Amino acid sequence: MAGRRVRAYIGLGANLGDPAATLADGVRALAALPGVRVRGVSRLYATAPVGVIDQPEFRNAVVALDVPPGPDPATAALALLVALKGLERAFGRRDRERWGPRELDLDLLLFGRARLAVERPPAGLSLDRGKADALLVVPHRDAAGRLFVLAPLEDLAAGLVPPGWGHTVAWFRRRREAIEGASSVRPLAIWDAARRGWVPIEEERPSHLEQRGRPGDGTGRGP
Ligand code: A4P
Ligand code: MG
Repeated sequence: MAGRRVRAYIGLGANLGDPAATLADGVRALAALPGVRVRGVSRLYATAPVGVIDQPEFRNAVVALDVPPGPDPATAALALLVALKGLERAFGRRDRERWGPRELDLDLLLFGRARLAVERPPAGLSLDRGKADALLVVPHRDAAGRLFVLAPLEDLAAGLVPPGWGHTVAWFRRRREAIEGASSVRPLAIWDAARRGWVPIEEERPSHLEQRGRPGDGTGRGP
């Protein structure tokens, strides 16, 4: 049907070079993919490394995209995965250890209501040097168990119940936060759609009030 689109969510992660700048470039690169429209960008988070923990802090975000539905969900999702892999390579990502440092990691978290498990083609035909068992699993198999995915995803889709999860994104985020601790993810910036870049989140106000003086604090500079 003309005009029909699928809502896909992409997880972005980086911890080498200038990760915030890389993620901003990543959002702009996603927006430039043919047939793709960016529908939302989460806050930018600083996140403690998961898996291999002896590596630099990550920056993570999630982007909501509307993409063409293709002839069927598997074909359309694979086309998007191929595009994501192409972008990872364009950003200089090399094959490294699993869960290790990376310039830019792009994971396909959700693809509409689709539940997909696409096997990897035989050796020699692979899109990528295979580290995972399957070429594509959607929803992403680790998304529900990772606060660095759930926190930014909640910014965009708190009430969404992804296929097979049985609870909302917000429910899973709360559950993971109780396990990992709230301090393992820290929002740093919001996406400015007009400027197409991150804007740092303002610090809390008390220091600002301190400088200007408060009523009755003896400085005589209070409002
Ligand atoms: N693959 C299957 N399903 C998918 C999917 N839904 N999206 C296959 C993307 N890829 C999918 O992925 C390996 C293979 O998975 C691909 O060839 C694809 O066909 P990869 O991204 O090339 O390799 P990887 O990233 O090294 O492995 P993996 O398992 O994807 O690692 P993750 O899950 O990306 O974890 N800590 C913090 N705080 N923040 C992070 O972003 N990231 C990782 C990497 C570890 N710790 C982290 C972070
Ligand atoms: Mg990955």
